[in-house]
Amino acid sequence: MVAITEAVSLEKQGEIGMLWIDNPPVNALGFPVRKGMADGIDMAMKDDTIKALVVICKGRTFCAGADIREFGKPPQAPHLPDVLKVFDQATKPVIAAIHGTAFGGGLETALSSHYRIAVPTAQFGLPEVKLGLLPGAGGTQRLPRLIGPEKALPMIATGNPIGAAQALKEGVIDEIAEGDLAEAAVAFARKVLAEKRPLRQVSAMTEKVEAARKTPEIFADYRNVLAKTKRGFEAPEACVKAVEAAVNLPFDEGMATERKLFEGLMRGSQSAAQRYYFFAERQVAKIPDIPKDTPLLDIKKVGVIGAGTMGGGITMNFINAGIPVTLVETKQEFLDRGIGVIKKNYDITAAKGKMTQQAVDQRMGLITGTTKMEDLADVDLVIEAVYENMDLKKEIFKKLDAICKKDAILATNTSYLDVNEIAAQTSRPEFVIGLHFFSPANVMRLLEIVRAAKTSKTVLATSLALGKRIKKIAAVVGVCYGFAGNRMFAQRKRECDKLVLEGALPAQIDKVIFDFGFPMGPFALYDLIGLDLGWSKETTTSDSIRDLLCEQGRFGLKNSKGYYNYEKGGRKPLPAPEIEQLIIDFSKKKGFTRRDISDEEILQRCIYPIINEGAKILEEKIAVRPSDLDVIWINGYGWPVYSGGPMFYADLVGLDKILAVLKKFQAEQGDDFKPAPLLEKLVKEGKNFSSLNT
Ligand code: 3H9
Repeated sequence: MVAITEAVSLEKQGEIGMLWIDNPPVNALGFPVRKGMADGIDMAMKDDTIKALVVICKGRTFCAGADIREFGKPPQAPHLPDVLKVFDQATKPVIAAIHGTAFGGGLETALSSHYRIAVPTAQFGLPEVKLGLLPGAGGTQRLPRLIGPEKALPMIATGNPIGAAQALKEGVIDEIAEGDLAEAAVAFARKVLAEKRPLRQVSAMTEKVEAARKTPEIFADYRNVLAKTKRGFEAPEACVKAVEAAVNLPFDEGMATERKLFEGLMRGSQSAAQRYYFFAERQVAKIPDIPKDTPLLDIKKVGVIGAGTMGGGITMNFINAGIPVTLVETKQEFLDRGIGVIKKNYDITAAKGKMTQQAVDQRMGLITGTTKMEDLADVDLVIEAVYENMDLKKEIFKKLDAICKKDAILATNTSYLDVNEIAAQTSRPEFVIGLHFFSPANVMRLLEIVRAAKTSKTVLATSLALGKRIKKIAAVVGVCYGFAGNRMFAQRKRECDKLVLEGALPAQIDKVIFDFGFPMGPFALYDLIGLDLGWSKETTTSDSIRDLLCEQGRFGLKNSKGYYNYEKGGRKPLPAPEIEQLIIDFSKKKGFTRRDISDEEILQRCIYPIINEGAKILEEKIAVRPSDLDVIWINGYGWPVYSGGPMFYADLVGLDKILAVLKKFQAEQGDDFKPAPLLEKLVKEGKNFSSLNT
């Protein structure tokens, strides 16, 4: 074995050279790997005793792509496309032996080899688009040549991977290796030599791209798909352009087009945001005072109190992960209804062919319904998901303290209330925590973990691990009204409600927010959630537009009328002139002289106070770091990942500009816009929020 660089070495097994890559944790193609690959292949080609070369990785995976940490810094030669050109043009067979994930530059390395062999569990993907990029080392030119543009397009433009069986079927790989990969790869290489197989250069394949020239409509069709699924994203369109180049241009020209498109995306803010988010999502799980080896509690069985929308959704998370749930309701009929809704959700999934009946039955079999709190005596974690009423929650926690095992975690799903106050009802506040799921809880990826004053490190670490087990993205926050997400969200809500009184109409505000990249505008969202949530006939005051709408029996999407009108059963908001008039009349009655409000003002008034509140949250140490707030907004509130979340977006706009605009609004409108001291401090020091990310 000869070490070529610290990450690459060359070994000989008879006439087969083995180029080993060893760059933990994921064999990313950083400088030492690229240099080692370039020098290693040169060495192997010059060594007459080597007849074929296997490229193979140590550790948990084949190369998972370029080293994302190098992006944005001056590139260091040798560059990956140049290294891979040498692979492609090697004079002896090069065979990629793949396990784990051949992703991005990793798959491009495999595609530049002459043959590919993989273990049955291997995965293949070009996820660059998820980083706001496109495959920049020949992936957009080689994959269409190998498997045809129709199959290559979705892989490149969605970034979703395929497994080994599909890869074999589609011709991405040549063989699946049973047993030891290195041995199988050596045997495969010997077979290639014995059978005198050609050097299969993917770059020289033309059949599939030539055939596709006759069906140019595949690109228009795919663009239509993207318009619906990837609104606002720049990279998917660039991916399509690159594949079009693969079809219409000679290989070298296609490579030049790919490079140009790649570099354009790399310079743009969308890719910067998406790359930032990649690391933010991994960083959020790291809590400075919680070491990796913090002892964990074993969560084998969970209790959920409340079988309503939230409780039902929460239950689904656990049974999906194979964890049995005891579901508690006050009355049998509520229980039956709640369990019925869960079953219906699964039945719908099964009817779409996304789940087998057996899987539905198996999940439903993990629910034990009961009307007795005492049945929670054997669970390891209880999540209370009843409605927001402090007295009720206190009573429940007192009971739980008496019923549950001494080391059971007692969690509340409250969205706003003081978890310290709830914890104080128990004799074990160190076992009390907030687990704030977002609705619909079985769909939304965000979980806010609310760390109360006395929550133990073990309980926090266990909750983080559990979040991962049920496939949530968990962000740790502290106790305050609304925690991080809802506290910031309240800023936008307040401004939207003010803006309609001052002169804007829901449709204008919704368009601004939708065009910014949110899945829907605030008023369409209110309609979706239901305007009557928390409203009652008995207590209505006719003193808000919401009250007036509810008094008219307009509850939102559920009865096809709210801020907007809806066709029966339809979901598309349609204009409601009668409501626009109601808003105008109400604002005049309230003494407002309505004015034209620009889209720019709407955007700034909806977004900048969110950022300002984020700064206050950071100051108060309610959140660990700015990027955690971005993770919360992207996963819980639909902030478009291509602008990175509110705190990253603030850095993009410039904190000095945000501060100046907040001050202007403060002068005009009062202290709703009072800048957070942290924002003032950062501007004074010439720093940004990213400087606080640890
Ligand atoms: C590309 O290839 C461009 C080319 O087309 C053109 C070039 C010219 N770089 O996710 P995990 C770190 S673009 C640097 O927790 P898992 C990660 O941050 C790239 N670091 O593990 C984490 O660090 P830490 C295209 C990377 O088992 C640690 O590794 N490829 C990279 O859940 C473990 O990661 C991709 O986009 C990287 N490329 O999942 C693939 N990848 O421990 C991105 C990971 O300090 N990677 N790290 O927090 C993944 O999808 C997942 O990491 C993977 C493993 C599925 C591989």
